[in-house]
Amino acid sequence: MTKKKILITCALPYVNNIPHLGNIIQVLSADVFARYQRHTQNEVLYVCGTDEHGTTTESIALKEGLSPQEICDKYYKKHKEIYEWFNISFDYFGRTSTHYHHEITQDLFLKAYNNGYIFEKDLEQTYCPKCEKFLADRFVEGTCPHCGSNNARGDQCEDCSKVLDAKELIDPCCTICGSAATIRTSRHLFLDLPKLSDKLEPWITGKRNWSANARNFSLGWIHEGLEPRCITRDLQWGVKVPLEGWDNKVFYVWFDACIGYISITADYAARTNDDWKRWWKDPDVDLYQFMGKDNVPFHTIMFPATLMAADDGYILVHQLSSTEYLNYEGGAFSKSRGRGIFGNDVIDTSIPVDVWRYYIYINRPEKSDVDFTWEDFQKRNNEELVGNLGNFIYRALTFVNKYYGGVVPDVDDEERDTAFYQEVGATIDQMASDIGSARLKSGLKLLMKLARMGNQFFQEDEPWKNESRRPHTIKTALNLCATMAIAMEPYLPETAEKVWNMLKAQGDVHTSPWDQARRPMFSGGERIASPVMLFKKLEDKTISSLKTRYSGKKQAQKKEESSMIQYDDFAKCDFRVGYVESAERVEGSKKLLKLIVDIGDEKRQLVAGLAEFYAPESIQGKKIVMIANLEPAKLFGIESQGMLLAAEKGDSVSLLTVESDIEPGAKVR
Ligand code: B3M
Ligand code: ZN
Repeated sequence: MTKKKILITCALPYVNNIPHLGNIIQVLSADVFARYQRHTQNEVLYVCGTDEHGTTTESIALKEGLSPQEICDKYYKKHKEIYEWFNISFDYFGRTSTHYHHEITQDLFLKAYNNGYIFEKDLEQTYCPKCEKFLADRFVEGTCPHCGSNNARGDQCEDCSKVLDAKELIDPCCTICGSAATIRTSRHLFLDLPKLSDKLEPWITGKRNWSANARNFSLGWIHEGLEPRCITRDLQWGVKVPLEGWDNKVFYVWFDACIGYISITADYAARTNDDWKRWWKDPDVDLYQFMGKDNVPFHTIMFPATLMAADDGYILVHQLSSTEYLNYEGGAFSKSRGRGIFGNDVIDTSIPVDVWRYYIYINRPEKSDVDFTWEDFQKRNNEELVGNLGNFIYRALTFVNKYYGGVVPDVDDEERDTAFYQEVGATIDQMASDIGSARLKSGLKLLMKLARMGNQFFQEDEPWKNESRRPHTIKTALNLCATMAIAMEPYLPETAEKVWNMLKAQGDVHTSPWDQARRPMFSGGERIASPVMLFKKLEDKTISSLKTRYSGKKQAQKKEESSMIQYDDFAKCDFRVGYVESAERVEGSKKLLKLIVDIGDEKRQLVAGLAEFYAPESIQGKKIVMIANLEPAKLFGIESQGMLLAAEKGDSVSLLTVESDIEPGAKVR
């Protein structure tokens, strides 16, 4: 086999949050692939990093009282720690706020600009008059013009996944303050996607190795006709536009984000005395990209279009693997509500990393959304990892220790063993082809099939009583353990290392050639160690307490408690008895009455929604209770200088009145 260069990326996580289990799927997916490739002796480079630009970074910085750069530094560290815990084998985990990133983004832009693929245009843009700012895509919501769903954001519809321009939204509103958004003009730069569609279409058509939905979706967008895409934003934090007169704008985060793959490679290359162009400008490099489904259009259209427009010898994605979503116990993950399990929570559970890795891979949402449930998590651990995989390896090692003092029996293979090795070899080949084509879930199922085959082999041979088969059974089983150590390494690297050490195998399990997994490792006479348990059962009570801890209910309860007010808060309210001197309807309003109320030392004008319940004359002369120190508000253009109290039941309303001869102005407590 000829040696290839395999460049691997996964979507760059937004820096400004803690990734949850669903987000972690992408780094994990690319990790299996990268680890597998390292066993094939291909030259591998796996890069990732944080996506640091965009409005969210700016607004979180404001909220936390830090600069955007400080926010990025803080969260970059958290991301890095989480991925390290998950044993993600990045060659480099970088970030997009480096000077490499700014330079390469500007260079690509200028090339595309000089090649005539960028134009300027005034843009009608969503603007919130109340917040007095242009609204970034994620701060606008509305109705999708394509499918009518109410779940459309400024850049994409959650339901039909179509890429949108915020101003296309029907009834847009500002998500910061909730008011209706308007449209304002601002000058922007556009990537001329229509002009590139003749290049994009044949390229995508030829990508038969992409997942069917990624390819079909992308072709669908092209056939519907691509629109020019705005690539600038009215922001400070981001990559500056390298043209005169554009000081107040930066590039749209999705324009620079994908360029991050290149700049992170450049950053890494600079640290290792390598040349990044060796990876990005050599047509013999195969680029594999892993991402969630909502990221697909940016990787199949936007990013390739940018590179095509720059026409500077960059390679384009070879294989693209996208997943659907992982949900949490029937709903969405929510950090603010404490619902779902996030990277830091995973670490806190002290459940070993490979259990988490296994769970994610075996449930990888390849064809449809998948729901994380604690029951399923427990079941997979107890039945599959403990009951199948762990059990087989433990058994094989226990037997060699028990019957042969830990020395592999030196016997020739019988026909049954040879046949078994053949079946194992075929399964290993199938696994290689699955992982190599990014069918990661089915690759893992084959690993579990090997464990089942091993258990069954043992069961049928009955080495505890069949003395003539015993040495053969045990030797063959141990060879399967060695095979499995290599085969499991991409998925369960920590466990693979444990097995490798127990077998006292030579070399490094992380880099042993995949082919070695096809050949029996032990010929007889080798000494191995005594076994340790690889996995532990998860008990019901552990699972149920984890389920409660991450259900979001505690947080809801806390919120409820915090809606209690202190006595001091209550004491701030100035309740008074008021005498209604006059009452009249507010012209043009069905609901409002205007009252003049005497509160002793002054008279107040109140506007109250009582017209449907009280005739004006029936209120006149009543002593009511009102709050006198409420900030005045205008209702129907008339100032209301306080608010009266009334009881509500269903559709009816009853005024709170005071009956005795208490004077107007008396305090109510
Ligand atoms: N940060 C979106 C996401 O995490 C975005 C991906 C960028 S890939 C270059 O879903
Ligand atoms: Zn607003």
